[in-house]
Amino acid sequence: MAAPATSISRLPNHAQQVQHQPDWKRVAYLLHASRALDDIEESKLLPERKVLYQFSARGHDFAQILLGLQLTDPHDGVTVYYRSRPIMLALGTALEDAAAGPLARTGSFSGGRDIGVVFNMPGKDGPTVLPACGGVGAQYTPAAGWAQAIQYRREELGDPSYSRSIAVVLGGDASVATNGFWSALTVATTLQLPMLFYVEDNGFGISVSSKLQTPGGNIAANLRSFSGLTIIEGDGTDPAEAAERIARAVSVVRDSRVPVLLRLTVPRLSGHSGQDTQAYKSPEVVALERARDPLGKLHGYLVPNVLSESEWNRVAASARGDVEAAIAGALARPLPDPQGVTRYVFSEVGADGSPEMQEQGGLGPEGHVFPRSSTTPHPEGTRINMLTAIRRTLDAELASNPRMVVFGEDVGPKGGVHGATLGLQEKYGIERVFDTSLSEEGIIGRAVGMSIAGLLPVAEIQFRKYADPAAEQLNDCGTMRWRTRNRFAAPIVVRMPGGFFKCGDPWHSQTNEVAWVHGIGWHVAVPSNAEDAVGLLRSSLRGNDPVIFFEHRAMLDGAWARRPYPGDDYVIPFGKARTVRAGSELTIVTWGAMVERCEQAAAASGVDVEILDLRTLSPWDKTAVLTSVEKTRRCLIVHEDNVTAGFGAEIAAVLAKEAFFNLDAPIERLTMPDIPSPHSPVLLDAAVPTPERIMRTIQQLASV
Ligand SMILES: Cc1ncc(C[n+]2csc(CCOP(=O)(O)OP(=O)(O)O)c2C)c(N)n1
Ligand SMILES: [Mg+2]
Repeated sequence: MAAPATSISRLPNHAQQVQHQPDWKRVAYLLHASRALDDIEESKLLPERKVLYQFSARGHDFAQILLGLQLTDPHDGVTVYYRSRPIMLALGTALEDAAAGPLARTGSFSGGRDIGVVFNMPGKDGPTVLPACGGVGAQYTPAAGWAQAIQYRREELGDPSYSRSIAVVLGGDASVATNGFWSALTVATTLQLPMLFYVEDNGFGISVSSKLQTPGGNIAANLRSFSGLTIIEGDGTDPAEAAERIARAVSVVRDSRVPVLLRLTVPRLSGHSGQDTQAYKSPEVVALERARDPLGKLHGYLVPNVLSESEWNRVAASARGDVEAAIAGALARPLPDPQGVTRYVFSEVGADGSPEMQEQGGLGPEGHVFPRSSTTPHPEGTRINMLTAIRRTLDAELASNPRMVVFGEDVGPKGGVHGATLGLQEKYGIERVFDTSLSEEGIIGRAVGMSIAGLLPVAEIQFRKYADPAAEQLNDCGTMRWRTRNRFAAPIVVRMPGGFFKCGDPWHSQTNEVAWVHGIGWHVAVPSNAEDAVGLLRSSLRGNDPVIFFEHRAMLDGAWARRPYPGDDYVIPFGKARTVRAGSELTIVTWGAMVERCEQAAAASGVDVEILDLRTLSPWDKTAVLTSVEKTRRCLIVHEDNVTAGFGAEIAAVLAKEAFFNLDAPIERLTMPDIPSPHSPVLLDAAVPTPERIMRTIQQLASV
C-alpha cells in the first residue's frame, strides 16, 4: 500500500494521525456503479432521448466517493451540485433512485419535476443532502446555515448529538467566482463554523478556464493568507493522496470545529453535459485528462495488493449488473402524473385535515407545538406604533419558541436601522439575535440552511431593494417544496421595510411586493397598521411556508397605523381582507400605506366607498373582492408599486373575467407610474397616489 503523501500547510498536529484507509472494495464497487450509470446514460439513454439532460461525473467520481464514505455523522449536512451523483451513491442513494431521477420517473427525489442530477436526501437515517439547485454558487450559503444550526442545536438547544456534525459543500473551480462562495466563506470563517468547502477543480467551467475564475487558476493558493481557514490541496485521482487529504480535511472540521477548504484536482473526462462536444479542448488536453483517469489509477493501486484481478473484475461486473437492473427497474416505474403537477407549491392539508408535512425543514417535521393562537384581538393598553407592535411580537415568539433566531444587518446591539429588534439581543443573547455580514445572499441562504436543519430563521433585509442580491436564494427557497415534491420545505420569515417615508428614492423606497407574488411558493403579507402587523407576523412565525413580511416605512411610526397591542396569541389567517369602510357605490382594493390615503380620500369624496385592505397578496382574498364589486359594480385598485404588471393588473384580470357582467364602469387603477421612487417630496407627491388624486379618481369613476 502506498504511503500517505506529505502533509500540507496549516494543519493542526492532531490531524497528522488521521486514519484514512477506506473500505477499498466498496469504493471500487461504487466507482464502477457510477461509471456504469454514466456510460449507459451517455451511450444509450441520452441518444434514445430517455434521459434529456445528462451530467457525467467521470473523473470527479472517485474522490467524491471517498468523501461520501467519510460522512457518517447523522447530522452531517451536505450541499451538492449537478456533478455529484457519486457522493449520493456513497451516502446511500439506491441505484434505482439514482437512475430514476434522470429518467424523470416517479419515486425519484423530485418525481420528474427537476433535472435528474439535482439531488436531495432527507436525513432520516443519516446525513442530509439539502435540496440542490441548478444555479452555480447557490449551494454555498445554505451549507453555512446548516453549519451555524449545528452549533445552535448543540449549544443553545443543548443537544450533544450535534457535537461532531459538520456541513460540507461541493463546488467546481468556476463556482469559486460566485457571490455565494465568497458570502459563505465570510460567514464560515468569521463565525468559525464546522464547514468543509470541497472544491473539485477540473480546470473548466463548461469551456472557460479556471484562470478566469480566480487569478492563476488556483483558489487554494489565493486563499492561503485568509484568516481562520485551513487549506488542504491534493490530487483527486491519486488513491492514496486523495484518501489521505479527504480524511484529514473531514477530521479537522469534525475535531477542531473550524472551516477547511479542500481543493482536489480532477479531470472532467466527458463534456460538461451530454450536449457538450468539448471542441474547445485540444487533443493534448484531452489525452492528459484521460491519463489521469482515477479508475485506472485505482486499479493500479488495488490490484493485486488489495484485490486480485479476478476480484476486481467481479466487482466491476456486479456493479454493472446492479446498474442495469436498476435502470430496468427505473424504466418500469410510471411516468409522473400530469394531474399532480400543481401540487406542493405551498403546504397542503390531507384528507383527514392534518398537514401533509414535508419530510424535512422547518419546525413541523420535528413535531414542534406552538402555544394556543386566537383570531380574536384582545386589545391591551394604549395605541402603539407598528414598529413597537413588530418588536413585541418578535419578543413574545422568541420567548415561547427556542428554535427561533432573528438576524440581519445591524439587528444586534443597534436594534436594526428601523429599531424593530431594539433590546432583543440583550434579552435573548447573541446566538439568537445577531448581526450578519453585509451579504443578502448570505442572510437568506443561511436562513434556508438553518430552516432545513429544523430552526425558525427570521431574517431582516434592511430595505426591500436590498433583497436583490438575495434573489437567487429567495427564488430557490420558494420553489423548494415543489421541486422536491414535498420532501423538503424551508419555512423562513423575511422581514423587509420599504416604500416611501418622508421622501422617496430609488434605493430605500421601492415596494415591488408583486415580485414575490409572481415568484413561486411565497406568502406575502403587507400590513397597514399595528394590529394587523401583530396578527400577520405571528401567523408567519407559526406557519409552514416561507413568508415575505413587508413593513411599510411610512407606517412604522405613522399615527394612523397605531393600534393597541392585540395580545400574545393574536393571529390573522392569510388571505382574509379587512373591510376598512363599508359602502355601496364603489369598491377600492388596496393595501399597505395606501389604505390610510384611500380612507382620507373616500371620506372627502362624497361617494359611498367600500375599502378593502387585502393585508396579504399571496394568498389574496378574491372572494371578498368579488363579493364587494358585485355589490358596488365599480372597482378602483390603488397601489404604490408601478402600474405595469403591478399586483393591480392581476386583480383587474380576475375581475374582468369573473365580475364582467357585474361591472358598470371599467376597472380603474391608480398607482405609481413606471419609474423608480423619486427623492424630492415634490416629485414623490407627483408619483405616489395622494389622497387628492385618489379622491378625484373616485369621483370620476363614480360618475361613469
Ligand atoms: C448562476 C449560474 N450561472 C450560469 C450557469 C450555467 N452553468 C452551469 S455549470 C457552469 C460551469 C460551472 O463550472 P464549475 O463550477 O467549475 O463546475 P464543473 O461543471 O466544472 O464541475 C455554468 C456556467 C448556472 N448553472 N448558474
Ligand atoms: Mg470546473
